[in-house]
Amino acid sequence: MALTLYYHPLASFCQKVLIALYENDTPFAPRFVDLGDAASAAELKRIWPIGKFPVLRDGAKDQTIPESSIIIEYLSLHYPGTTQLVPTDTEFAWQTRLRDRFFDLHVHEPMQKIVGDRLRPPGRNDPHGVELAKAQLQTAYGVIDRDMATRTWAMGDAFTMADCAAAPPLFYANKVLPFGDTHWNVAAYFDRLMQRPSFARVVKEAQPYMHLFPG
Ligand SMILES: N[C@@H](CCC(=O)N[C@@H](CS)C(=O)NCC(=O)O)C(=O)O
Repeated sequence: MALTLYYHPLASFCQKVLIALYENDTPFAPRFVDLGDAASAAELKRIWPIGKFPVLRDGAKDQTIPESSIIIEYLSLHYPGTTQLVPTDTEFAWQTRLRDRFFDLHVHEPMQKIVGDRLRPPGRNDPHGVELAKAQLQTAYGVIDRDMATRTWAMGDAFTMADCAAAPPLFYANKVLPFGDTHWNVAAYFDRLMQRPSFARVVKEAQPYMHLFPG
């Protein structure tokens, strides 16, 4: 099999890429990474010294691709399917990339900050950073709520990379800073994401590890 994905089912950036792969039934060999296991972490660092995942390895083209958005771009270019995750229309494409960046930078990162703080050793917490991250998330919820008042998916009618970017961080952000009572359009969008078969599969596959989620 040409493609190997280094990932963990609970890791939100890995889930973003899994959605893309499942959307198009793209065949790949799953390579489970346990960062708590020295040998597994070392194996990841051998192909990507930065040690973050997901990482895609394409044996057929002898390419190693880190970074979730770049992996989805790569899949769209070399292994396209029926769901066109990165539009070919250049106007639509830059807007998709903008929304992908929005979800990574303004939802995913603050969510990771809040969750990561819960995993810190006692006495090493950063309450001020967490407070700022929560304020960032609230602002982002407001932007999404306004956008999703008139849309089915992040880009309108078509499911794209922007929705792959949105689903996992919204899933975890809703646990640490719920949006259901305050941002109804975000909640309705999130319900649609949860029902999308690709993301429903990702959530199901993460369930056995959900006890590891702090809080
Ligand atoms: N910008 C990267 C972020 C990847 C990332 O933060 N991955 C997390 C898992 S969701 C990770 O590797 N965490 C382990 C670490 O930071 O050591 C992407 O889009 O793939």
